[in-house]
Amino acid sequence: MEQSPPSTEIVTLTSHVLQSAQQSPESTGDLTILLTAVQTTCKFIATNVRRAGLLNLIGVAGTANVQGEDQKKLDILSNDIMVNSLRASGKCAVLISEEIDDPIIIDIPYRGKYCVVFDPLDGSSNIDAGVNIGTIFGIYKVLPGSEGAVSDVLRPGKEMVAAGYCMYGSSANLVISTGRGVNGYTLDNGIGEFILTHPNIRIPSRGKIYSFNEGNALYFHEPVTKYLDSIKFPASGKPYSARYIGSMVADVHRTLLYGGIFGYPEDKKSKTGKLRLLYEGFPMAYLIEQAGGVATTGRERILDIVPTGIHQRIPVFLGSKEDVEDVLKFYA
Ligand code: AHM
Ligand code: MG
Repeated sequence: MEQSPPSTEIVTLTSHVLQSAQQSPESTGDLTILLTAVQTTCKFIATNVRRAGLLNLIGVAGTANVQGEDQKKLDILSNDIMVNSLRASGKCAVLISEEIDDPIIIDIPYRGKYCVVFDPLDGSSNIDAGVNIGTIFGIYKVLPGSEGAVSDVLRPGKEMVAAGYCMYGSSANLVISTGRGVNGYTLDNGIGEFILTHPNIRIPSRGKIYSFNEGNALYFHEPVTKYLDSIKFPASGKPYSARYIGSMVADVHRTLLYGGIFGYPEDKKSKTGKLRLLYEGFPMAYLIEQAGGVATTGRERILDIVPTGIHQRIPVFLGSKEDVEDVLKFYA
């Protein structure tokens, strides 16, 4: 059988970001460089995640790696890679990481004009079982006149200039928005590039899947309990299917592609919810809205919230427009 030659018309993340930067006259190329640092980090983490099982076994055996260093836990390693690579990009002023209590203010001469908030490896309870995990990030530009301070990130998520996540699963999937829709890229390990595989992702207006940790049902407040009953015991039609991985990146990725609803509400035990506003809630809400969906706490739009602390938690409902609007009816 005759084989056709491989296509050379692939679009890589780098060329795609460059292309869209060229279309905006005020672009300086700084965000493009910053996103290059982010994607390099994701490739690095993807490689380490793939070797995690093996590294852990080596760790258990009590041996160090070839350089003679102790094995670091994967989430700490991911954090270090991310911080170093963002600092080295020369484009950042402030970094906020889930792994670090205080903000990092980048020293001159490495300081740039962007602030990155991130969870280097989210869903870490899934690591040892080899279940999907991911990196989540959001990017702000420093306020006019600012040299870089925590006030540059204590701002509503709607002011972010970009947000995204990379999911480490059977392949590494990087999903990004720079405020003009959402695009998904898949890492081709052969050439080491993220390839545009999911252009212009649009979330279906209604789905058939709900994604909540119902192990917390005992503690749920009435609106949540009633909403869940309404989709499990509908007056007509078929009940929703349940899917819950316990990795926000994986649960949101599926929700973006298939539609439906993901929720981590506040409850009688977790009074303000579990997920972090700055580097979990905001980036995911940004992507969902850019894809045509809705993201709310039940009382307000997530992207409108003004953060009061860098590690603040919030309740989250996000997904298909009609599904999230159904939850809101129970809060009304
Ligand atoms: P982590 O940042 O400590 O990994 O926790 C965040 C994770 C999310 O990925 C996920 O949506 C949620 O916690 C799952 O929580 P639970 O195990 O309570 O269902
Ligand atoms: Mg997290």
